[in-house]
Formats: sequence, structure tokens, C-alpha cells
Amino acid sequence: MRDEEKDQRVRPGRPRLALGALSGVLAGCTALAVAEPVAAAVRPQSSPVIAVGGASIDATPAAVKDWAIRHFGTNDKLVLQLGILVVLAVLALVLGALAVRFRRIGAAGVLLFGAVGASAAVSRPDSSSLTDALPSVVGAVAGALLLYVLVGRLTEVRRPAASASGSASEEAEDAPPASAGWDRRGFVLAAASAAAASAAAGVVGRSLNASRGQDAIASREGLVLPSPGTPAQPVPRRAGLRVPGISTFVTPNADFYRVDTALVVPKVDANSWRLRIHGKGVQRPGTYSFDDLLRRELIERDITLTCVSNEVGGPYVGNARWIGVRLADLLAECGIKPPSRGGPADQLVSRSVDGMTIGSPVEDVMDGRDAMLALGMNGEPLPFEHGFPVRMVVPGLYGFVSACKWIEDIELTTFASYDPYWVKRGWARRAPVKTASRIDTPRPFARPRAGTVMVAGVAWAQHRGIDKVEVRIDDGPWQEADLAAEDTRDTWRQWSLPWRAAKGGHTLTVRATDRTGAVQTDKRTRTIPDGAGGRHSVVVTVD
Ligand SMILES: Nc1nc2c(c(=O)[nH]1)N[C@H]1C(S)=C(S)[C@@H](COP(=O)(O)O)O[C@H]1N2
Ligand SMILES: [Mo]
Repeated sequence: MRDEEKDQRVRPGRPRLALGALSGVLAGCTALAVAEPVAAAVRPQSSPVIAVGGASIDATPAAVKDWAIRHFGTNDKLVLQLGILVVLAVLALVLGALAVRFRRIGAAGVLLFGAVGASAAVSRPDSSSLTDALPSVVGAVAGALLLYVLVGRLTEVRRPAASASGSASEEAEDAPPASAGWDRRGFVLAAASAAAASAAAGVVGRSLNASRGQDAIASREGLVLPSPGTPAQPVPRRAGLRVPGISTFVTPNADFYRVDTALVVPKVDANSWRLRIHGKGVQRPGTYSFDDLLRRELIERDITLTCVSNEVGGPYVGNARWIGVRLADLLAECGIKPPSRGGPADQLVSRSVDGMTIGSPVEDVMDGRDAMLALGMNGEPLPFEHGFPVRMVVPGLYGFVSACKWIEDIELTTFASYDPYWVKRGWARRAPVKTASRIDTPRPFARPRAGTVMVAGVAWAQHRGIDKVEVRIDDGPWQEADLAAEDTRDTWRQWSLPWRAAKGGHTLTVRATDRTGAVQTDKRTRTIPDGAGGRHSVVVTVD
């Protein structure tokens, strides 16, 4: 009874359209799931969502990327992948519904998405083989076949064996009433087994993918860093203030910010890793193994790293103790001279295994500062997220013009002849870190009790050093804060100011002065192209 009523209300075909859409989604899931074990066999980065995600990261305008980093932080990559899945799901619904009328076109649509995934995979900068297309191709073929079969079940009419009219075949062509005609059992069976099979493929593929890189993991775990030839001086005891809520002087690796374009963290085996140094004015091009670096004198230095995407008051700054080899020595060995001594190359382009390119001024990395190829971070080999086995660190330069992770190639060239990754996307060619300061405590919108409130935070002007930090309450005079002891001019410096807080709403503002005498600018500027300018303010209500 009920069913009949429904059939009269629902336009014929509607349930079939819905089941078609469902078939589309199943086909999409199957395609992605089948691609997983194939990607595990080829390489994890060739999986369609990773490849399309990587391509969209590269194609994203600088402003949008910056916005994503700001709003989603380290989750930006997760958000991107979820976004791709949502778009795919919607398209799969539409394709599936379309396939109910046009079975071939629906299946061809799935293949088309496969082609998009495949071309993204083979055109990634770190792709070196057409086999990267396989996960998308195999997945899409599986998905297209499934859609074809499932929709076939929807359109097939189960002919009663003793049909008198004999016009069953014509009947099949007309859209039959929704509740009758199609092969319900066949559909459910095919759909359920496809769902089960693709879930299994997905799970197997994922775990295969996760177990990749065992050699790299073993090479990291087996690594004991030799003690450095020139250790860092101990951090002065008074470099760390005991103020609750202030950033720790050394940022633990687990808390260290991470900014990169890698959807899959590269896992590089230190034993097979090589670094090539070559290019303009390189008299003795060289290739170095990890052992070659370990045999050299290692230096240990405390250096604060900052991201150009860090907003005023933002979190993308951290301070670590790095161990590595002095970059300038390695370059000099290869016969490289800085421009000031007649060298023809003014830009050093570092390349990573995932195709990132980063350009630094040759003059800066050879001017005596502790520019290094770092192998260790805070007493352990570099974590994979932070560039294992080797990355660059240059005091005083933002990460995007200096801190290449998973580095494998250094090419000497000129700023005039080559623009690296971020420069192609609107960022500056040269970007020394701007003098900056941040209020760590009180937090924005905190409600401290009236009385003495500790205002405290960090200030940085890497390679120049911080000489003064001042705090202003509302529109009052600038008050000089107490500076913690300086570790080196390449590290940030903590500061604090006891504030006699009176009841009511207050705005706290901070500014730093570096050792060149330059005061942190008051002018608010965007992070693009060369780092945010302006002063950090925090609004609190004193109870
Ligand atoms: N290979 C590679 N290296 C990279 C990047 C990247 O995207 N890929 N990002 C750079 C940027 S913008 C910054 S700020 C630093 C961040 O280093 P961290 O993630 O170890 O903090 O790495 C730099 N090195
Ligand atoms: Mo950055």
C-alpha cells in the first residue's frame, strides 16, 4: 500500500537516479581504494589524492596559501585533502546519476578523473617515471568498470519467464516504473561486494604505504651523531625566564613549527643520500655522501628559525640547537667565491628530494655567519618532518630563502637568471628576517586579577641581535622590559615586564629594537612578499 502511494508521488526514475548516484560514489571510493596498494608499490606520492593535492598546492596563489597556513596551521594539508575528497564525492554523485541514462559516458567520466590524477602524478617535480601514473589509471579502470556493472543492474529488467506479450526487450528500453524491473538483488550484491573489496584494498594499501621507508627509518635510528668539533656554548642560565606561559627558550622538536608543501613527508635513506654541488663558477663540482659529512668537523649552534608566513604575534618561529657542517667551508672546497670576491654566482639554489627549490644569497651564506647543512636538531638526528637526513639553516634569513629540508642538490646561479619556487609565486627574492617581538603572556582576552601581572614573551632579530624590548599599556609611555640573557645574536631573546594592572580593559603592545638601532616598525604589512611588519598587541580585561 505504502509503496504504491509513494510511487505515485515520486517521479519514476528518482530512486534509480539515487541508486545511480550511490553507484558513482562507490565507484569513486573503489578507484581511490584500488589506487592505494598500487601507489604503495610505485611510491606513496603517486597516489591520486596526494598527486592532485600537491599540484593544487603548487597552483594555489600565494595569498590563498598564506591564508590557509594562517587559518589551518599545520592542518592545512589535511583540510586540502578533505576538500579534494568532498569535491570528488560531489562529482561522483553527479557522474553516477548521469550513468543511469548514459552508462558509457558515466564510466568514461570516471576514466577522465583517472587521467587527471595520472597527469598530476607524472608532472609532479619529484616524479621521475611514468609509473607514477599507474595508481590513478588502475584505480580509474576499476572504478569505471564497477560503475558500468552497477548501473547495468539498475537498468536491467528481470523478465518474467513466461511473459506473454513478448515485448520484454522494448520494455527494457523504456524507463520502467521505479519499483519494478531492475535487478535489485544483483545490484545489492555487486554493490556490497565492491564496497567490501575496496575497503580491503584501501586498508591493505594504507598499511603497505605506512610501512614504506623502512630503510630510511633504520638509517635514522642507527645514527649516532659524533660530538661536534666546536660545540655551542652552554645556553646561559639566565636566558630562560621563569614566567608561566612564556615560550621555552629551546623549542622541543615535537613542538617545533612545520611549514612545507609535502603532503607525504619524504623518507630518505641516509645511506643512499647524496648531495651534489655544481653550477656557475664552481671550479670543483662535488658529490657528498652522508658519511662524507659525518667525517667533517661538525659545528653546533643555537639558531632561531622563522617563517615568512608568520603573522605579527604568530606561532611560526622556533629556536633549536643544530649540529651540522659549515656550508661556507664546503662551498670554498668546491672553489666557489662569493660575489664580493669576484664569484660569478650571487644565488645559491638548494633543491630537495620533493622538488622544492629555495634561493639564498651566496654572499650571506659565505659572510662568516653559521650557515650550515644541519644533520641534528636538539640532540637527535633531524626528525623526518624537519628534513632528515640533511637540511640547510642560515641565521638571519626566513626559511623560504634558506632552510631547504631533505636537500639533495646545491646549484650556484644568479638571481637574474633563476627564480625558485616561492619567488615564482610572488614572494621576495631576498628576505632577511624582520625585527619582531611577541607577547606570550597574558594571552589575548585573558582576565588576570588586578595587581602585579607579568607581561612576557620573546623577541628576535636573527644575526643582528635584540638590544631592547619595550611595552606600552594602552596609550601610555613605552616602558623598557627586562631582557633575559642573550644566548647568541642568532637566537631569540626572552623579555618580561611586571605590570601593576588596574581593573578594566587594557591593550598591551610590544616593540623591539635590534642591535643596529632599528626599532620594530609600527607599519602593519602583510606577510607577502617579505614578512609581516607591525607590532603585536594583546587585549586583556583585568578583574
Ligand atoms: N623541501 C622543503 N624545504 C622547506 C620548505 C618546503 O616546503 N619544502 N619550506 C620552507 C619554509 S617556508 C620554512 S619556514 C622552513 C620551515 O622549517 P620547519 O618545518 O623545519 O620548521 O622550511 C623551509 N624548507
Ligand atoms: Mo616559511
